[in-house]
Amino acid sequence: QEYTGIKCRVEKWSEKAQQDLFGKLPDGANVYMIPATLRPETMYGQSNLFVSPNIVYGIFKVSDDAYFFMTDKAARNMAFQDIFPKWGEFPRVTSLKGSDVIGSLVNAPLSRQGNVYVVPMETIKETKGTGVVTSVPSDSPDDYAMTVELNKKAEFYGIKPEWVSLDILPIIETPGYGDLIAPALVKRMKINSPKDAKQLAEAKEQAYKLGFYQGKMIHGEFTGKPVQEAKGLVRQSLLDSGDAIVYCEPDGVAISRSG
Ligand code: ZZB
Repeated sequence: QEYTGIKCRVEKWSEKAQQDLFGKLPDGANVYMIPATLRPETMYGQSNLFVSPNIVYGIFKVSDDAYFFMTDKAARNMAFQDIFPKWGEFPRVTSLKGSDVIGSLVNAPLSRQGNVYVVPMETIKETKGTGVVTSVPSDSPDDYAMTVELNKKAEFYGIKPEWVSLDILPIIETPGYGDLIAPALVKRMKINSPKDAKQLAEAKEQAYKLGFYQGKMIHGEFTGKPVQEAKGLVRQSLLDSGDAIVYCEPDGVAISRSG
């Protein structure tokens, strides 16, 4: 699986993270949270960053002034993909629990808001991607369902309601589903909660398929272009600007050096 890893620079840590990190990183160090996405063309619509409150994440040194926040497993994989300076090495500076970084503010490249809040998503799988997920409620049914849930039960989740906006930016138009396919599918399939796993999986498959084959960009630099075309263009532009990296997930047991 080939993902695009988006470099979301931490602009302000949550209070808990600030305390935990005190003295652990050099002055002026940039820490990037790295959501792994298959939909770089949707980055205009990022409205939050999701972490799992229960996952322990690492902060790994990738250069003198750049550090990545992600799971150990992702770091280990990246160590074999020319992302770290030394082959096979992924120096961990410290670890933080997802719950400790909730409320941090990060930069979300290409997004309308610029900076977005880190909020919890319990259904994140530790074994997939980087364990960090960027929220695009316009085009991802999971993200939309979680956004509604967080907004409704902010206090329960330990967040402020204003961290999660229900003013969702339309970025892709899909015939028959309008310009907000994820909310449309969630409504049509009567999905009530982020825990409706089976229906959400079905909605996600639909949204992937319809978006890819029939979607057309209605926001950003590639407005008017089909998603199929914009996907690669947005991705390349994020890579060129240094706002993204390529991250591949091996699906076999052995990791071999290639290319
Ligand atoms: C932004 C985005 C916008 C995504 C969209 C999807 C959609 P998949 O399809 O199962 O391979 N994701 C990434 N890592 C995780 C994780 N560890 N646990 C749970 N979800 C994760 O998963 C890839 C997609 O699932 C990624 O692409 C990410 O969300 C999320 F409009 O990034 B995506 C119809 C989907 N639309």
